[in-house]
Amino acid sequence: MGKTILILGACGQIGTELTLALRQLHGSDKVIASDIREGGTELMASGPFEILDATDSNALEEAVIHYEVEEIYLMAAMLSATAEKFPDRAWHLNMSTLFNVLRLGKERMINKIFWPSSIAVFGPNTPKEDTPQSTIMEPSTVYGISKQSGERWCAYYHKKYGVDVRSLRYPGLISWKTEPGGGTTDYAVEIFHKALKEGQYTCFLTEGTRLPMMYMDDAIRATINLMQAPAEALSVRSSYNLHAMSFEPGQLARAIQKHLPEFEIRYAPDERQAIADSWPSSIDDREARQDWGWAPQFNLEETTATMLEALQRAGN
Ligand code: VAH
Repeated sequence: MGKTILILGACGQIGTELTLALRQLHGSDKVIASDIREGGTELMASGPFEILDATDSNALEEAVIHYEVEEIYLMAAMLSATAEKFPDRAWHLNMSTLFNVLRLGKERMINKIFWPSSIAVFGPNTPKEDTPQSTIMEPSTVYGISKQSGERWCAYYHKKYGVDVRSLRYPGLISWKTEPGGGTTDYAVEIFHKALKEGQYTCFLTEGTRLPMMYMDDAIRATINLMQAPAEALSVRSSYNLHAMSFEPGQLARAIQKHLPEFEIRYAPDERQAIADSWPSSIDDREARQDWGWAPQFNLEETTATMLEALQRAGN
């Protein structure tokens, strides 16, 4: 089979689209998708799949040897809102999987790792606008603490053991191929499904909650560009800031109403409002732009049009 790529958490929101994109780039048989349960029809039909629990170090090592894996994308994680309900399970999942994969890098069983971080690493006293790469980081969520700790471990394994691990601080991601996965930014996905199916949506954040967001195609392209960049070009080995756009639920609703004039939105903030309030409103990603040429392609209007067209085409 020759050297392959292993995706852990391939059935999640990012994992699904990352798997399909990597298969297009490298060939289906070169990309092994894995998760604790099977994924959607398109993903399962697109190439080799394995049920694999990334917290199980032995099972992971067996898969790496069996498939001659040389790169791992670790996309398995418990996201912000769900992690607040199950803090112990979230910490175990998010950290044990990272340690399992970093060990394989340290032992040179694999030679490149991607691990996702998030704007959740920032906290209430982080500068909210144009948040810099290096700044105050006191995350107030279990998910954010796990991502901040994970970033430090990635930088440590790179410096101490020469592990080529690369990471991005994803903003809220918007996509149509998979259901949202327990995050605080899920409203920006749910709203499209509800607008088409019911003509209305009750948003769990307030109208003016401005957050950094990105269309999934941009996030996938950033991930692949980072992984293809020459190692010597990378000045950041914790996790790169990454920015495309910022918007509020009210702005997103108005963008949708340009296509669906009858669409109505209501606001009923819940426990996720406190999480969103602890995060930045916009991100300074100059290091990503300078080191490996990052540039977003989707703004709010393009994202809205693309989401509605894709969901209508998919029969939603
Ligand atoms: C979440 N979608 O809401 C994730 C993301 C920046 C937010 O990390 O938890």
